Amino acid sequence: MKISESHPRYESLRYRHMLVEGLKRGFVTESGLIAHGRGEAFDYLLGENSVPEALAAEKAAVALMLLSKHPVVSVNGNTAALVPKEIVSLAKVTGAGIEVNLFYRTEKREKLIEEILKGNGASKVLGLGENMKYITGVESERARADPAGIWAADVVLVPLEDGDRTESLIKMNKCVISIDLNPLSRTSRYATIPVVDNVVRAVPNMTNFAEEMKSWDEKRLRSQVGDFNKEESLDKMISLMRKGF
Ligand code: PTJ
Repeated sequence: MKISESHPRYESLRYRHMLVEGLKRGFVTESGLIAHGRGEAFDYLLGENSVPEALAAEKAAVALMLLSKHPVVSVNGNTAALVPKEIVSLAKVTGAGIEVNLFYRTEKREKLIEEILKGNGASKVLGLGENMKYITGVESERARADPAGIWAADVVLVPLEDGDRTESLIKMNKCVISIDLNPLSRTSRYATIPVVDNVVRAVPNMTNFAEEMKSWDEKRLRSQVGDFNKEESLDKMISLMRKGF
């Protein structure tokens, strides 16, 4: 179906369409569509903008990734549908690995997402096949972790995550950066740096910040991370949503 660019909700309809196409191709799940609807509702309350508090979290998150020895970006069905090219660019500029990690895992979905990421320039995609470690405390297929990827990572970026794995990754002494429009979710609450923004804006914003910040010295990057206060940031996001934009 062709969506007219003059439609006042063109962008929103285009992203829905990308997810529906992903569902038809078999790499997005039905639940992914429901999850997106929930995200849209929160995004509406933010005026569908990256508000200053979200940009500050994104900047701190990038600083943490640039300081990291082994950062990894986790990719699920919705992320592969909405920002495949953008996620590869972010991984490249921050030196992060890319790992497929699915809640509703099937080999078919895994392979399709690998194809999409490679088609968008990823040279290596982790998290495929059976040679995986399993994270304690996570009952779903999300427990899978590539020994060369998330298992060994010090910083993990998790867009559209569920809370269990974030909690377990933190228990494993890893830093977790979440991208989740719901500031009340367990993921946002547990993450080291919760980014409350739409993944379609957050990932390109983070890439732009990384381009600028990759020349910064360690001290400057550390102070960017140190200046970020998670509780304050989440409180601000919640009050913004309450008051309206
Ligand atoms: O591809 P799979 O099998 O790994 O499954 C992916 C889904 C998204 C179905 C799975 O991770 C899931 O069920 O997620 P939840 O628990 O519904 O959480 C998704 C969170 O992401 C919710 O808090 C939504 O508000 C939020 N969200 C949805 N769309 C976006 C978003 N956050 C940022 N950007 C979005 N576009």
